[in-house]
Amino acid sequence: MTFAITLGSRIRKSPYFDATVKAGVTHFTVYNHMYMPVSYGDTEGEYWRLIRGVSMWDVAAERQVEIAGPDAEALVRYLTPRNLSRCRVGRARYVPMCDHDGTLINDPVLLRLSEERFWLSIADSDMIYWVKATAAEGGFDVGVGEPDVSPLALQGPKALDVAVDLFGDQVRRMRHFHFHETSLEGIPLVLCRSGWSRQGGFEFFLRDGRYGNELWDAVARAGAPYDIRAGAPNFIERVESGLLSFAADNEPDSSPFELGLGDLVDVNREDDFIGKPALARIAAKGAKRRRVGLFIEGEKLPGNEHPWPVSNNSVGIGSARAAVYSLRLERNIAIALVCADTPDDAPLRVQTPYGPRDARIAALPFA
Ligand code: THG
Repeated sequence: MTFAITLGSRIRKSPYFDATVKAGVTHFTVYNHMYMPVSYGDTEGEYWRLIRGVSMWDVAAERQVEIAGPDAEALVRYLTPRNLSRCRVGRARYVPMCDHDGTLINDPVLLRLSEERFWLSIADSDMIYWVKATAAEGGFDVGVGEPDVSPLALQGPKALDVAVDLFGDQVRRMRHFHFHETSLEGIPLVLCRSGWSRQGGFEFFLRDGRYGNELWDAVARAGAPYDIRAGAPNFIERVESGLLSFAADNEPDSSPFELGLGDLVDVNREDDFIGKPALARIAAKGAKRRRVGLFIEGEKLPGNEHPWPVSNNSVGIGSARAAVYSLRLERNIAIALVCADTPDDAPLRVQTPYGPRDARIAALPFA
């Protein structure tokens, strides 16, 4: 089967769009109403470059919701169940956001740019409406908007070498989730040690979309000695690493507890936040599902196009949400949501489109 995606104004192009086309992008997904590259046609090469070298990704679709004004901190605290008592300027935090039922509705990275200015770097859901409505209904004195900011990710064990060549030795001292404003050849950006892989790296938050191609080319030039290529958020690596993919891994009613984000929820906070009573109830009662790894037996499987049903002694207990053949472990693995009472050693079966397969629970991240 071959499909094409029709380009049109309802879906937005990234400032790096032309650069990624030039680099040979073959597959896009749509994320936050933008085209986002997911493949350049070399699944194995892209994976091993991320594990052993360095890769550059157009992740402009991770849009920023900016909250600025005297009540910015109060609003941010109200929007997430995470305790932000020690979030200083220049620091980022992974902050689940929930609705009033305690359901996860996004899992952004929060950046504190100044005392009164924050970015929520969002996953795939329309958070700007939620944040605007919450601000207006609650009478918070803030402005909420989507600034012209477009992240470019540099990921892999050699990302640090490329960043040092671009910005100098001081980037070696940057710790995970620390950031600062800087520029590259006059292009304004925020440099953050972060990214959606466990291989290490940086994100360049481009501050002016007119310079997308220039920034892309500057990074590509600096990366050339390290054999950098265009890549994309990597499905295999993220399943191995157990990174949550919002909307892929969760059910529409999943709470952070069942997704492994319970440590980021503080129901004992003194101040109020959206979903607090519901989350306190779920915390007391226990989550009904849990997110686990699976080893799936048998021959190499293609990635799943939809959740695959999982059963225990012929009783349905959940689904494999993200399944893939691990090139590193040389076996099929998956991230699954299963009933909370499923024992770790349960003999499971996964209904794949290629027939039923035996499976068992594995710890996340995969070793
Ligand atoms: N970068 C930026 N924005 C994003 C993402 C990103 N927005 C959407 C999506 N990705 C958010 N999801 C995640 C999930 C995990 C992490 C970051 C974003 C992550 N987790 C670390 C871990 O699990 O080891 C650390 C978590 C922590 O220390 O709190 O980095 O990739 N800009």
